[in-house]
Amino acid sequence: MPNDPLAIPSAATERAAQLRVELARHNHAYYVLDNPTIPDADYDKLFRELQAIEQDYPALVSSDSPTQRVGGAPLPQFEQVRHSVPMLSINNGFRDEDIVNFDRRVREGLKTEAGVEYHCELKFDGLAINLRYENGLLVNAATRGDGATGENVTANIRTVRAIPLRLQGDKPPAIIDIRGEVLMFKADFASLNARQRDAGQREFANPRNAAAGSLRQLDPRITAKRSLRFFAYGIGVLEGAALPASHSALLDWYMQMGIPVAAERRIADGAEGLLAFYRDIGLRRAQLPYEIDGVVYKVNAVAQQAQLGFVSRAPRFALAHKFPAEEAMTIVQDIGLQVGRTGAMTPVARLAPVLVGGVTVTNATLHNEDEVRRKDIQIGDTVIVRRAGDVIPEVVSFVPELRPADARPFVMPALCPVCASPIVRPEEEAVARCSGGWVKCPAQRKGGLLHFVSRRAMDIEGLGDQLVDQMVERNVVTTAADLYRLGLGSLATMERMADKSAANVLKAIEKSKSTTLARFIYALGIRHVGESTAKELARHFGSMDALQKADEAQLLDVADVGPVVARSILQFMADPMNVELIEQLRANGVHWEEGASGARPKPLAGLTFVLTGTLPTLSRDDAAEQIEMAGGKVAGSVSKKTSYVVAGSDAGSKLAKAETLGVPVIDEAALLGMLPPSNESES
Ligand code: 5U1
Repeated sequence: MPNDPLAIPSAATERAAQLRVELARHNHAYYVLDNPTIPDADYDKLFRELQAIEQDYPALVSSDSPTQRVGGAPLPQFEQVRHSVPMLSINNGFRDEDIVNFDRRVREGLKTEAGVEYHCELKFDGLAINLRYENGLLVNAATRGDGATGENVTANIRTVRAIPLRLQGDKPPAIIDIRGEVLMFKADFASLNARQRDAGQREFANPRNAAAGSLRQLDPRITAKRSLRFFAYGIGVLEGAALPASHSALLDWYMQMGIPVAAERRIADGAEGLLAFYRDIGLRRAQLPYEIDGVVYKVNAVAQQAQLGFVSRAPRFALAHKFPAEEAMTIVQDIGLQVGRTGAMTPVARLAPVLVGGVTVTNATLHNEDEVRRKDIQIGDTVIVRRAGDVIPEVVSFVPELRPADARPFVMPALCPVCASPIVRPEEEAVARCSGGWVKCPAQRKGGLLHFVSRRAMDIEGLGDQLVDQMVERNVVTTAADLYRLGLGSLATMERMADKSAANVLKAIEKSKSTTLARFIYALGIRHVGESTAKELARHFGSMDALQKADEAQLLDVADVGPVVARSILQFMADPMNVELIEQLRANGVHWEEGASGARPKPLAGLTFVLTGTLPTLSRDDAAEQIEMAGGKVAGSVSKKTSYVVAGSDAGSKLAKAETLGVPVIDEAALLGMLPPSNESES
């Protein structure tokens, strides 16, 4: 195709412009209004159409085209950027009286007895960022750094779809610095970690680390693959436009310009109003799709903000009201080793018991040998321990001033503490492993069995840690296939196992025989094959025989499978003991429906469901699995795009939102009625 701009047909120019406007409108609906207007597949189609036009006529490509978000070549390092207006920090309060005192200081500063109008918003657990737009075009993005100088992360920020490359509106300011937080939503964090796990790469400890790690990447193509979000809450330089008179009006203006602002914000009066917001958000914190570590109160009127001024590096007009700390200090009494199901050696700090966010913690993961060294954690150290949500507690850092003279560094032993097989660490891997395999190492046998019976694998209820420990110790069970040969006699001899419980365990084992191919593949515990890869493999091959016979090229055809995963599957399938295990499991009655998933009826294809409340018979996971197997999608939040909300008892805000948006609400019985009959035997 000709490159000469004169040779570009006007139809192509017009269509490209039209597509850019349309794509920007859909992005705005999705990220700013939280109200998607078209399915992802339709968005992708428009996007590909624009890409094709730009490929044919490269002169049509503009820097604000959505196609330019893929990320350019890696940078050698980040440049330093001096902030024109420093990025200040914010003072923190923790107790109710800190908030009462803040309100009193504000009224004293403003010399008023009257109630002050505040703007209440969220304190996002992400990474502060400054976005500079010149005449509406994004020209620079920088991290906060030390407040005066940050790092230039423009190339990475350009890949973040939530951040517009061009502001909406006819009269953008000549220069505006929009400030806010880059963060990762909880659901995106969970999928990223699932992908990291499947690829044998290190998982991120929490969404904040994942957001920071994704943004501070020298290779923007990696950032482009991570789902980052942005919420604005402040301003730096402004030229060529009048500053709105209040903070709430500033955020409204941002939304008009296409900049995302979190919906959870409110005007409040006096300390009582602030505390009511804090309590309300505290109750709903777990349901928010992103993590926050508190709320923020700001004097709303800009004139009053200016009147109040600053103390050192924080403004007097704002206060962050933090939720109780989920970090605490304690002493490392020892560093032990936990042997995983694949033999991975995880150093674990044995701690003097400490309360973290209301839970007593005695063990915290140190992840791997390199991490212990990098953080320089030694036995005897005083350390900071962190608990975030459901994540295993971790040691964040040690306190150098409190290191005792007799502190001892951790040394990885030469032999496995459980089976005495040599510990090996291939050069290219971060993890040291016991070389005994499950045949020699009881810890690996236990880990493998616990994985096999886990909820997302074969889902055998009642086979917990202690029972599996005993069965392995007493050699009652060696492989997963042995579970299906257990009788009441051998089970009832286990400690703390009444006849009734033993019968229940046998019933659960019997029930697990009817499973799905995806669950079975996942349950085998093949290294690097997590739940999502197992689902892809099942969908692609449709039968266990086809998977067992697949060569490298066929495996690489599967979405999610790269060379490391393919090699791991080939190694697993080439081991005669694994072949025997699969045969025995099938001989003992484990079965699933075979045939390529494409052959199964997909009555829910194209439909998106949201589950809320407690359903009468199905767990949320079971309901989601059945919907997915019937071709439907399950989303976490209700939007106009939602086809049905499935509501059980105690349904909350999702049900209310469905009613507001006019989304049909159905019960479990109606959902079951929409599923093909074959799914019922697979639950
Ligand atoms: N929502 C919000 N978060 N946050 C963080 N507003 C806000 N403002 C901040 C910070 C550090 O600082 C300004 C008050 C300077």
